[in-house]
Amino acid sequence: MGHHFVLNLGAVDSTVLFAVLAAVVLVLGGGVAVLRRRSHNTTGAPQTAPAPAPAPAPAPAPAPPVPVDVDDVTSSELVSLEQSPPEASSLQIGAEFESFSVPDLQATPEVVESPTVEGSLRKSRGLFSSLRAARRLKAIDEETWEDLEATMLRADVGVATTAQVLAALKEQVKSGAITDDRSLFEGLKAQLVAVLLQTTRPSNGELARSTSLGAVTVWLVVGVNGVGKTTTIGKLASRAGGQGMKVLLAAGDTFRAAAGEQLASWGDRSDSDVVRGAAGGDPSAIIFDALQRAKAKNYDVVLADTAGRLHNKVNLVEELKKIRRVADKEPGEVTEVLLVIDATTGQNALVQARQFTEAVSVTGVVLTKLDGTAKGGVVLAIEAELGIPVRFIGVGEGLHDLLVFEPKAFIDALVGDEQLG
Ligand SMILES: Nc1nc2c(ncn2[C@@H]2O[C@H](COP(=O)(O)OP(=O)(O)OP(=O)(O)O)[C@@H](O)[C@H]2O)c(=O)[nH]1
Ligand SMILES: [Mg+2]
Repeated sequence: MGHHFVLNLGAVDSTVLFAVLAAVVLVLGGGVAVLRRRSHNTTGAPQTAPAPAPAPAPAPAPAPPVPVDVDDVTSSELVSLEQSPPEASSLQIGAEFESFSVPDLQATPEVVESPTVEGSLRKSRGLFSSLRAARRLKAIDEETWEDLEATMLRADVGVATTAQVLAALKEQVKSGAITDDRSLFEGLKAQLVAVLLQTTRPSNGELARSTSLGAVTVWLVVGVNGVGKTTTIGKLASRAGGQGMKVLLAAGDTFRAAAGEQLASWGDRSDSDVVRGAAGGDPSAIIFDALQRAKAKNYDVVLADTAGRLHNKVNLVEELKKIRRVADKEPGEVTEVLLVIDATTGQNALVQARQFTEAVSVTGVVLTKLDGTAKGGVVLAIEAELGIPVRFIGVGEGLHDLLVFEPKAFIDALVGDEQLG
């Protein structure tokens, strides 16, 4: 017997039907009332009346405001995005509206557990897990390709890379190399890893250091505002310090009055020294000072922060070029220019990346905020369309929430493990 319940209205007496309907209305009304009461009194006595439907998820607490400048093109995009970490607190500096956020040290003690790429890609992997579940044990047909394409695009893999990967997989189905859903997902992973392996990256994942005698290594960090440059500098400084390097931070973002304060705070947390200048001053002069100090006091690396304003793109480009020139002058040697990209901006990230690569030759990307976004596939779009290797991924706001990017581990975590699907 099947589990089908059919109500034959013709056979039911109309008064009985009326009574049944009235009872349903009463029960539903009661249920809604219970839900209302529950939402106001979560600690009250247990309710006995059955709820007609699962209680809706509680509305998320209002996110703290993302620090933005209203006149900035990119920040206005950022406001609409889902990020805004709950534990961030905003510090107001001076009487201006300038603000920045650093995690509240008292409220959030430094996370002891090391983050994992699997944990950080939870949301992105959710897309592929759903697809796996939907296609499980089903034959590969036109719907399979449509679903796969939709999933890849939703994960922000990008149109070109998605088309290329799908074409390769279809070929493999034709040749008999892929026969079922299981081999399809294995094939997908292999194709995605292959895309990432086309880009060259240092095998040990480390940032390059100058090999010239007496030179000061400079790592320049660039990117539009709010993407996580300063936070990433704190994380990289902590990492380099942990490897025994003596690190000096240069507060090259003089656009914002609070930027130097924020970098100083990361200097404290990562146990690094900081060179700062006056707000509105010449960033190149600060980089120059940092180089002199680094040379005199035997620092191994200068990590330079920069401003990320785009409302006057020409000036930004010129300023970045100048900073790079100065940082590359003796005793400095720029060995890395890291472009920080916010993963939550998805395909917009590519447009930004192109603008920055025009200005300074970028040696690597740090993709931040991968935690809490389903757009993890943007890694593939960045690498395939720009040819720039993603070197690190930012997976949280803490000092240690930075992982070396490893193609295979990343794709395994993104597409998921066979057993999970
Ligand atoms: N969840 C999460 N938040 C991050 C990550 N990286 C940075 N953030 C947060 O992003 C916000 C902006 O970070 P900043 O480091 O100030 O960004 P910025 O690029 O220096 O910004 P400007 O100096 O204004 O150009 C802060 O609230 C950070 O805590 C990350 O990997 N994950
Ligand atoms: Mg900053």
